[in-house]
Amino acid sequence: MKLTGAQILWRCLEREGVTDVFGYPGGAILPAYDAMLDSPIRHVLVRHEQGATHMADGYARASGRVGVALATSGPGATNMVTGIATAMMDSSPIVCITGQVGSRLIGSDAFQEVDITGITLPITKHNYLVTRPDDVARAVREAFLIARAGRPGPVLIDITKDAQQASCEFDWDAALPSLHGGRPSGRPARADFAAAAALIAQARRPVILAGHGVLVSGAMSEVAALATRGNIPVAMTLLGIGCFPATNPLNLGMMGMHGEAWVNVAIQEADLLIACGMRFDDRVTGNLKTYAPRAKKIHMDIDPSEINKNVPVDVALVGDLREVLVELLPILDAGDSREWIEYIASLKGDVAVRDIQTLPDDGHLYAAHVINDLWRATRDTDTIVVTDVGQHQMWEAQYYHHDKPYSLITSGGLGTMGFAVPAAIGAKRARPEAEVWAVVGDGGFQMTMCELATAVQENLAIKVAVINNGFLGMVRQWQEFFYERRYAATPLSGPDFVKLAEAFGIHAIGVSNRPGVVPAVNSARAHDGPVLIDFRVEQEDTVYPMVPAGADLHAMIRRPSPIVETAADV
Ligand SMILES: Cc1cc2nc3c(=O)[nH]c(=O)nc-3n(C[C@H](O)[C@H](O)[C@H](O)COP(=O)(O)OP(=O)(O)OC[C@H]3O[C@@H](n4cnc5c(N)ncnc54)[C@H](O)[C@@H]3O)c2cc1C
Ligand SMILES: Cc1ncc(C[n+]2csc(CCOP(=O)(O)OP(=O)(O)O)c2C)c(N)n1
Ligand SMILES: [Mg+2]
Repeated sequence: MKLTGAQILWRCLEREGVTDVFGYPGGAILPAYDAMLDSPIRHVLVRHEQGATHMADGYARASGRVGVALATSGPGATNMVTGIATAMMDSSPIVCITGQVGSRLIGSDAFQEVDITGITLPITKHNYLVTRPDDVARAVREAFLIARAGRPGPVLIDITKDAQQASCEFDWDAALPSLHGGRPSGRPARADFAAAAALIAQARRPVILAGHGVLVSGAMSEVAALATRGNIPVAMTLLGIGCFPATNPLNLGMMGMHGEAWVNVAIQEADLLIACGMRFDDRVTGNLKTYAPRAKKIHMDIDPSEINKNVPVDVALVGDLREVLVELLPILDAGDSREWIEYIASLKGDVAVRDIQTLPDDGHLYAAHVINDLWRATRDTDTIVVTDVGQHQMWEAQYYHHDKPYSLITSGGLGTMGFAVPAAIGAKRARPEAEVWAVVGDGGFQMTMCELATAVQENLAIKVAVINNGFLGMVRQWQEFFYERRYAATPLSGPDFVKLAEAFGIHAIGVSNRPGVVPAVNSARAHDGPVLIDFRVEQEDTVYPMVPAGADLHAMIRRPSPIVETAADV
């Protein structure tokens, strides 16, 4: 059967099981858009191509399926770069399709020509420049295989306009990829499993470090079995949150720069770290020279290049985490960690008095209160929280106690402001039955707020909680601690977010005090459509604890006690 390259593209996307794409048209991708009208795949028209990539990313993280974004050549393609890098850093499987100028024009500085395969080479798992219709099917099939296989990530397919327009025989079967898809060859040796089991049996002060790989692998019950069998406490990375229930007594919470003090102290005093699908990011380890000095280390990860990259380990088990744990669990003998668990519990003791949640309402509205109240209101429902980047992101990690996997979506590795609103739209598209909240700072919101129009046009009932502190808060916090409170370019004005949302046709509420939080959240939940709440919170509030960048993990700046949180109180 003869089809155009553009028609082949849609037939292949359909065969790959794609139901939704996020995109924005333009000249070089017009043939593909024209052919789209004959496809059952639904298209979401975004307002900026960065939004399309974050939507595809949010879609992927919420559903486990590959997210797809579409753009034209030149500026359309370059607008995707931030979203592609975001997906790359956090191992999120997306396929981005861009139009390219005609193959005979390549290299001539043609209108809207940009070398997008060159630009995205370091931020994709792989990319393709397709110049003939005959190569479209293979490129699409390989792209989907590569995006989801092994350690997931983004793949880009750049298709010239003439390759979209010309026709050829469409043969799906002949385009079968011959790649292995990035899985590590072979399994860990029997001796390595035995060595890991021996370390676990000997340990008296073990900690499991559970990362994003637990969620990617779907190894939640195996990690829980490891923890329960060995009575081993579990600390999570930011991207691992939700992989082990917050309510499980063995859950310690988040590790690292803004992890709770007892978590980081436990890691520093541990005699064994069992790293499960996490990559020892510098936000997690602090100073590598003094990181967990007395601990033996076991690292289970699918990507061999992560082993010994930042932290030298004693035993490495390379492979899919779930498969590795299924093999390890039957040969495990638990060590005795009772004293250790009691010791960690005692570390938690002095934290409660410092915690803002335990203080009476002093008339100020704190972001931590907003997040905690949001958690109380939504904890029993199928809720996904998508955060932006900054102080609100850290408070979310600390005060929204995630019990369910895949219930937090956030940009960790690249830390991309502007991620939350579009990623929430993508998550809602992927999981329409879930309640989806975007928790976003007033700075990041202003970067991609145009996507509210997308939510309205597509009638996607996301709930947006703007944590409005009038500052680029996280940067202001660094200036407070490390630059003598010289607030260069961090005070931030914005529009009246309530009026702005109303102008988009979105129901909106403003909240300035704590008693207003729960009614506003309930009203947002009851409303059948997108809602925005403008939470006007304390301006100069601080995320505690904090490990200064590069400092020893135990050298945290702790919460003051009694708590001093407001500029007015100082
Ligand atoms: C403002 C800000 C502050 C931050 N503060 C903190 C903080 O305090 N604490 C913190 O933890 N993070 C923090 N982060 C996030 C941090 O930068 C990293 O993004 C995060 O720590 C990475 O977590 P991860 O290693 O679990 O996930 P990823 O970076 O996604 O790595 C996943 C790992 O799992 C592996 N993997 C993938 N699939 C599989 C599989 N099937 N089987 C086995 N392994 C697999 C991958 O190879 C990779 O090594 C912060 C980010 C920002 C923006
Ligand atoms: C695209 C981008 N630019 C700059 C930064 C650096 N940065 C990190 S956090 C932050 C402040 C975020 O401010 P806001 O969105 O208001 O959130 P808050 O910290 O106040 O909660 C900035 C500027 C970034 N992470 N991403
Ligand atoms: Mg702010």
